[in-house]
Amino acid sequence: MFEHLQPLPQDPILSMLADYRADTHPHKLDLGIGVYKDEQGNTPIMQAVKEAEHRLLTTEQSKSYTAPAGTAEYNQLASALVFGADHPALRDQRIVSAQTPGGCGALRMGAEFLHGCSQESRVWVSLPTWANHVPLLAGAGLEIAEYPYYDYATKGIQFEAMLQALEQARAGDFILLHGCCHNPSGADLNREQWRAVADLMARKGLIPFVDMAYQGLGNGLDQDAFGVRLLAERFPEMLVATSCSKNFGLYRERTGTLFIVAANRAEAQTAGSQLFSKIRSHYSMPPAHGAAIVETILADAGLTASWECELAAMRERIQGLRQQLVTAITASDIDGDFAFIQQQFGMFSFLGITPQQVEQLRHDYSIYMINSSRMNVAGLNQGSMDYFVSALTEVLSA
Ligand code: PLP
Ligand code: TYF
Repeated sequence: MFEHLQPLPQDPILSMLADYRADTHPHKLDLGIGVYKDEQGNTPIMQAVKEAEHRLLTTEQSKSYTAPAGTAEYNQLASALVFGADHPALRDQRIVSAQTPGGCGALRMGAEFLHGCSQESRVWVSLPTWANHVPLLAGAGLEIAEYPYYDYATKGIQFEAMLQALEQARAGDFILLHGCCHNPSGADLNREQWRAVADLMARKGLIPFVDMAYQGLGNGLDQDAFGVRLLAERFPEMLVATSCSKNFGLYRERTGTLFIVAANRAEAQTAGSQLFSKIRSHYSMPPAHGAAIVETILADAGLTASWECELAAMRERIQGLRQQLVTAITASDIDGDFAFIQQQFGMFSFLGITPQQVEQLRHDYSIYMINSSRMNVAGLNQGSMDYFVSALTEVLSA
């Protein structure tokens, strides 16, 4: 039977990482996959994570099963991090949450839950969006619709076109929004725009689904959650998917959370029963280790302070690299205004060069980025900045 199968393409982001690892160029530069890197090009284990693991090694008593939602302690601490400890929706017990295998698990289980709620509703995603969004959402049976978002000409958000497209959504449609640090563009809604999108969605009876995979890497933990917290106050029903991959550096431990906000406590409990049933039929329950680390950190004031401090340093390093890159490009022979890179958030920006130029950077200089020209700014460092800008100068003047 298997002889009839056709090979499928690999995830282009993950397969580029394999190409990069096999490359022997001494100055090779990985600006592809979205993982945070330090000045030495490493993706280190955060100190608070290491300390939490030490504590777990001596205190953990059992590896027995947990539950489809993970542990209550994790879910409570994760809710406070995302919504703020005294958010009215939490106080009113309108939020049910489940620890998931990464943000991907949260997105997929959210999509499974939504498909169970309504087979007619579509899910609207930004153009462009993270390449994994479509398989994660469509794989659960949801029909995908798209709204314009990033304007490649102005390097900002096509806000009017976005609103116009969302006017075409039907009541009950789901709207996927990036909570912060839009992947792949780095272009985020400002507060006024969040309010305007919220007004439109409320008027039309649309249901927000926020993906927040980078809380703390844009402007700050609370600042980055502005949109999520605003929507949770204004909407009777919404979903939020978060990830601990980037802000705790727990990538391979697969730790994330899905939150369902319902109109009241009773409906939240019923929605939870539906979600847990979906989880049971997919993977039964989430992996525990990453969540135990997050729980240990967030339950301890000292570890939380250490984690926040290291996260702030990561965020500031990315902001500093954005500034240095703009300064270096401005001082080079490259034409054009690249100041937009400084105005964007998180790890990604589109450089705005052609796929051929991206290919030339890879072929001639072993500089790797996604074909769309999405670059991971955190992949740069003091040592590679000049190499990168001179390679770019060569490629753009060819
Ligand atoms: N959402 C976005 C926009 C992402 O970029 C990512 C990946 O990094 C995720 C969700 C989920 O990541 P993970 O499943 O590794 O937590
Ligand atoms: O966009 C990125 O680079 C990150 C990492 O299948 C990632 O979100 C990429 C592909 C993938 C899982 C994670």
